Amino acid sequence: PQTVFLKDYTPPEYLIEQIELNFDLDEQHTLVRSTLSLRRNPQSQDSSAALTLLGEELQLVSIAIDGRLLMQSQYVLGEEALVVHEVPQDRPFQIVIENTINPQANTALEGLYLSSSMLCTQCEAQGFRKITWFLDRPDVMSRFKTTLTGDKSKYPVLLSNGNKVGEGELENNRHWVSWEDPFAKPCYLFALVAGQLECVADEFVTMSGRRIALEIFVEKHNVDKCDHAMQSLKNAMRWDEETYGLEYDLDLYMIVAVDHFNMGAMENKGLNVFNTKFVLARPDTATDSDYEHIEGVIGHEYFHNWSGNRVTCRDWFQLSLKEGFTVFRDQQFSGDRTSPAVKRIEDVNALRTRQFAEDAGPLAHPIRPEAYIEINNFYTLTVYEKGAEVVRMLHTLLGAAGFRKGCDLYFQRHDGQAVTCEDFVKALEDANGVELNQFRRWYSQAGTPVLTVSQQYDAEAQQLHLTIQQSCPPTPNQPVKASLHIPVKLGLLAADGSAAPIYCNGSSQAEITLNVTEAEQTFSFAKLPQQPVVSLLRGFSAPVTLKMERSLDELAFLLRHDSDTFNRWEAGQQLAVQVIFKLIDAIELGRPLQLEPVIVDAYRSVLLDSGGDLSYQALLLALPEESYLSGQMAIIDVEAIHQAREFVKKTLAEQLQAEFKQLYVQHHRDESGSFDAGAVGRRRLKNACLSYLSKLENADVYHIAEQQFYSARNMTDQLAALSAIVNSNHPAKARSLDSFYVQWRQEALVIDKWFTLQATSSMPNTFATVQALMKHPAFDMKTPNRVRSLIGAFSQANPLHFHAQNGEGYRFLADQVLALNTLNPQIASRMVTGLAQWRRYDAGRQGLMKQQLQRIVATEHLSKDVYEIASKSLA
Ligand code: DPP
Ligand code: ZN
Repeated sequence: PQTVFLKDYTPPEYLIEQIELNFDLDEQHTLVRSTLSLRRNPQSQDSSAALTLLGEELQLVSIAIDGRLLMQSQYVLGEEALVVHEVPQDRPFQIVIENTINPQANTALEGLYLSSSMLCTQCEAQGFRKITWFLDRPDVMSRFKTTLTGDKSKYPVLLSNGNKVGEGELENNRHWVSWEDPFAKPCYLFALVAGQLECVADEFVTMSGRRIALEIFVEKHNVDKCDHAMQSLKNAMRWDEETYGLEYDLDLYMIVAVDHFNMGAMENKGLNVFNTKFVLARPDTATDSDYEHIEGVIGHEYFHNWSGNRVTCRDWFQLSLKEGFTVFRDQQFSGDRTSPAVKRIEDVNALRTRQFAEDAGPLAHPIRPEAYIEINNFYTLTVYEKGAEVVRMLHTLLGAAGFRKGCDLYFQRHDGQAVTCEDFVKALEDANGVELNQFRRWYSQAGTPVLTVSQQYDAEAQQLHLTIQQSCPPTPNQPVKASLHIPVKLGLLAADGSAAPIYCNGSSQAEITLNVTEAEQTFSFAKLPQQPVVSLLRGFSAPVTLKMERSLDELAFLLRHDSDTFNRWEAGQQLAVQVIFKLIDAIELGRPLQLEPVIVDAYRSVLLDSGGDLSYQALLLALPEESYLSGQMAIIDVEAIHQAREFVKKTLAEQLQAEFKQLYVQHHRDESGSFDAGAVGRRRLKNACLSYLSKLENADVYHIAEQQFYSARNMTDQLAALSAIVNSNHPAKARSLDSFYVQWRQEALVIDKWFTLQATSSMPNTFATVQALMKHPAFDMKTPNRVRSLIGAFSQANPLHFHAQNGEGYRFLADQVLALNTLNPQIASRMVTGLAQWRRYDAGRQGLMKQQLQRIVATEHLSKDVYEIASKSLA
């Protein structure tokens, strides 16, 4: 397969000003007629008279230029392109192509496909070429007019981008609808939907007083699960006006929820298509975190209307331009809607456990990659989450007002254009009169930088000297790294826990941002009569690993007193990390395990002091995840990590039993599950306590869990109780699982949870359960959500069993990857990543994982998607 390089970018040879699309819809035989208004691009250097249009898996019916049908000698039809030998060079011309496609056979879910009985599309990144031949690249922007024709009973609802401009009836129970999108857009933002859908409607009045119709389309049985999505959409529209001054531009905003979807959702202009998972919610079917994710994703896709659609990407290497920025925007939005402290911790936790692993492995790449074989493989945690961190650092460096000024200039300067990450940084620079040359390296350098910090206190001079060294480990094709510009937020704490003033340029401040730019730098702070405790990298001000010697007591002090909510949580995490690693050492040496009293005291204080935000308190009680701990180990010892962490959890439960129980009882209510901060916090804290208590394996706790499971009136509580039951030796385990299944068999998204819960269980026999579930009638390889809920969950969220020493987990995963390879390459390649980190394990496991990767690479008819991930993992 071919590699595409950023350095080879050239402007398109032709422009397509307008496209008129006609679809005659049918499950197996859809006829597409596409009328393209083309002209040569004056900016193109190329002088050939040929036109290359991209298209895959299409059946050509006819092609005509300016009304004349082309003969076979006038074009070449290849697997991936249609080349017309000669087209007019000196004037605009028109091409009409007719082709057919088979949506039912499309299990890859790219282009036009069938989901349940509904026809829908996914065009990002390169799905449009599976609909018709086109200049399928984001820098070709066209005005779209689309007419859909279909059977009235099967497809009563016919949707596409923009505004509805006509409709009518035809013979044989057929009808048509025409749509026109006034905004030129790249074809990856095209969408159509046809099906038997119900519409939930509302309205939003914009800041300039325009009335926007809001419509959410779902299958009939889901009409009662749209309220939260609709409210989230209105919240997002208001928030973008207030925070960025950005107003919606069309008169209509539509969202369609589909069961079969590779991604979370898609920001098609005026017609978002969503995975049902990120739309549907009712208190009894969706958990609090589902509610949060829905609001976040609805916001994300809405925010794309500016950061992505009005200003789009020049080429796919610039993906982070729209994704990193939009993730940053949705993170800000969610933080403002719920709790900024909690949201920040959740985001950093996800970044550190998952993106850091990607950045440290064979698939590491900069947020603006330089090469790809299959662009779908670059919708990564790095492009999205690290990309958002890079935008966040810009926000930190420029301040909220400066950042806003820069964004205003960016949108104003580039409205209607397809641009680059460089254009974004330039706009921020120009608006603020600063230069960000060194900062730009974040776009081109991969790997997680390491900051190593040492401190020296000079009592006589009353000075503190902080020395910060930065380094960054080698990553594929980047053995040596240049120094980055890293903003490091700092606070100092006096012995009583209060803020010690930081003297800097003559004035004193409670917090400052250090600009770390060199390989080694020393920062000095004066007028400190006593040695302060340093609180560094507040708010996780940069996506780096911080190395700094800390005693357990110092961490316990910070956990109690740090005014920075992130660093307070972080102190607790690092305290637990140190304690757990001492236990891992003991396990590896065969010594008896003992829990450090300091962590018991620290947790007791947390249990006794709510401080008001119960969600935050629950986070303070959460031990670092196994995957985070793995990231800190040179050779990952899955069993020791699990055993040590379980030991801490169980011992804390034993020693703080009364406190956990008391909190549980205090916050346990039988509530229907409204999504308000108070109720969410209560549930979160109470269920954290239940999770600890369930480690006690006693009849009393079994009873509490079962009671909560059967009486719960909201999914958060029901699922938390079931999880406590499934991850223990609870006598009613099988009965509870069965009863849950029977209760929710009609709700696909709830059944996904049922699969995941079993696939991620740490109890023995989980692998056998997973194999049995593969044969369960509700399992389906063609439904991405279901595949992720079982195969994805087992291989990516159950380290203990997936990494079984005999290699059964690896063999199983490779079997599934090969089965998925032909059905759905995008999903297949996502599953391969479970094997990518093979170098991090002991020799035995390395060999077994490698063997499966080699088996995958050696398979015939491997998709580009799977080939790229598997071969790069081995490299
Ligand atoms: N739909 C995906 C997202 O919004 C790709 N654009 O991130
Ligand atoms: Zn996005």
